[in-house]
Amino acid sequence: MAGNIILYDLPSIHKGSDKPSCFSLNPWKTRMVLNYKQIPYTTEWVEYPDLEPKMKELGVKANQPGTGWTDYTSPTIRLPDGKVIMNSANIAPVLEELHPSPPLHLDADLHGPITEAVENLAGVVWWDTLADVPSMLPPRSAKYFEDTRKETFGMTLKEFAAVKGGEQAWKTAAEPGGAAEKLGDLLTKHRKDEGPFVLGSQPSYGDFVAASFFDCFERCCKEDYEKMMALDARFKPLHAACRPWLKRDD
Ligand SMILES: N[C@@H](CCC(=O)N[C@@H](CS)C(=O)NCC(=O)O)C(=O)O
Repeated sequence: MAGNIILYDLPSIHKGSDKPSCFSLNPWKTRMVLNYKQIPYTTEWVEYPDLEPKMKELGVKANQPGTGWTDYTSPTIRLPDGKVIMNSANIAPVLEELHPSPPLHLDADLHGPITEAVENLAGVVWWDTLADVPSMLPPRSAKYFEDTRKETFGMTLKEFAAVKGGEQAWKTAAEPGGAAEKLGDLLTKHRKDEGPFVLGSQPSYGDFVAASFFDCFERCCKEDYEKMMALDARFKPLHAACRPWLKRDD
């Protein structure tokens, strides 16, 4: 196949830089696979309000209900043969088939439970951090993000964070048997040898699901990232071990 894969990702612009970089949890999962397998790819930045028209132009079918935040989402990739695939869960097996080495160990089937554990934890502690997201988006994306979330939550992101976030959320996540411990357990209890990855010494897609979440927090709000790392001692070593595949962010 000639040409590069195109990754359609959401841009963030960090203070002091005019260069877009990625930040968002789900696109990171696909980007990590591309980085890990060293597959040549080009990023095409698509701002939030442009996602739907761009995906329609590419001929993508809308997400099945419940599989994306909206009908048309990032990540989406375009393969060199012109095939377009949306949704990180659909993209991973296709990339694995086209580029089997190094492997994602999708058959270990831990990425589903890890996704669920990540979403449970995010459901508790994501709200303060979410309110910081517009400050790192380009202006049109920031406005879209504020407006659409206001419509969903019935209040502004800051108001929503005041209701759902704060120290109580972190305390709830840290409770014994709570969302943080459940994720931490999953990150270690299936190891075949000493680690640092979910399956032991071999990286797998489950690692990328967790590391995408940690990295998204780190990029959105350093203070909240440190709070997240303090929730469970098993989080930071996994994030650190995945950093080689989190370097390329554009
Ligand atoms: N399950 C989907 C979820 C994709 C998703 O919801 N992506 C978000 C970014 S993390 C998005 O594109 N949101 C568009 C919007 O909020 O309008 C996947 O893993 O690809």
